Amino acid sequence: MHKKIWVIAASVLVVSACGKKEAAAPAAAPVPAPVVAIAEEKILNIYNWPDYITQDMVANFEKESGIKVNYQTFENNEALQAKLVAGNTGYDLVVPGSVFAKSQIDAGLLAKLDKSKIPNLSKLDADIMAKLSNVDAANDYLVPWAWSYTTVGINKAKVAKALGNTPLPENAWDLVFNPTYTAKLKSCGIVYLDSVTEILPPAMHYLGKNAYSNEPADHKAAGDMLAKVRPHIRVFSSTQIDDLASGKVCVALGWAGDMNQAKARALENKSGVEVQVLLPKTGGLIFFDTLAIPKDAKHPGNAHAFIDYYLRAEVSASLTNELSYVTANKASVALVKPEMANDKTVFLDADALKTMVPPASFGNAARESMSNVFSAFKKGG
Ligand code: N2P
Repeated sequence: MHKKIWVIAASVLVVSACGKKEAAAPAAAPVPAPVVAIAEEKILNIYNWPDYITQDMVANFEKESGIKVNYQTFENNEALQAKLVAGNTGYDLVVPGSVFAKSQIDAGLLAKLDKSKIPNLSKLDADIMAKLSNVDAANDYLVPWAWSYTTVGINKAKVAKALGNTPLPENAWDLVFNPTYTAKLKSCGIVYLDSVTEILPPAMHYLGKNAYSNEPADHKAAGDMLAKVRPHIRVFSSTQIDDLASGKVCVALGWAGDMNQAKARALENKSGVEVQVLLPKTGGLIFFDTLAIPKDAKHPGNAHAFIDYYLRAEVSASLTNELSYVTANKASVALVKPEMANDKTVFLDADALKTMVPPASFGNAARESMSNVFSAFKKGG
């Protein structure tokens, strides 16, 4: 049982009789300090991405702790950012991408963790924590949730049919950014993630620019390129699993973890759809999502309890085993199923890792410039 009492108000009334010799009143019995202690309600409000937690994870935590979890989802970093900036989110635990987390820490939107309440922090991979210190210098605010990469996924049969005599390109990014390919794939459906900070970075990377460029000229170049494929994009969505698994779309610019979930779902449903996660020759874009407690969270004690629970080896391993996302929990590696551990689209090998673009952050001005480009692109359909 996690029994956490958070003292939210404490006042001590000290009646002092110093200096008043004449007031020789009989010694009063010591008055205990009236500490007003309010137990944290047994509630935890979590705000996470869709398809990013297992059923059991929440159910087991609730059972064990007696804490009721309210779980809501957001589809992109922009949505979470807007809530945090507006304040009073009502959330106790949120999952920002590292690309946004730095500015959230700098803006004072997140609470410092009480590491003494998270003994399982010791299970985290020290190398990953060192990398995360680019965003969170002393690892004071963020606990890794999971990572994967943005890439291209396909419905093998539909893409082969739509491309006809044209073979798959050497660089998988061509399937979503090169009009020669997108024009052919339009008929079976191309889906893009619905977020500026998910689309402009791979577009800039495809153009040979810094994926995390803050330069408006680079954003514009990406916009010009994207305008050419706009008529070929069927839908913008950050919940692509069913679309891919059911065969509603044939190509996705999305997250490898979700594509692998689509692959598994299609197999489960025996739909005959074969989803393939591609590793672009020039590399995908690694992303890294983190657990954080909003500054004004009402149930920080419960949030700490959940973080510590999540960092148990078996709990972290279940996220990988069921959802194809890799965690930073070193202790969980031994519990990952061999078919997952051997899947090179889940656990990237050294060669693939070399090609991958590591995450970075954007400045506020860049975000605005990019978001203008992205809205113009979307409208341009
Ligand atoms: C959603 C996974 C979110 C990853 N299934 C993107 N940060």
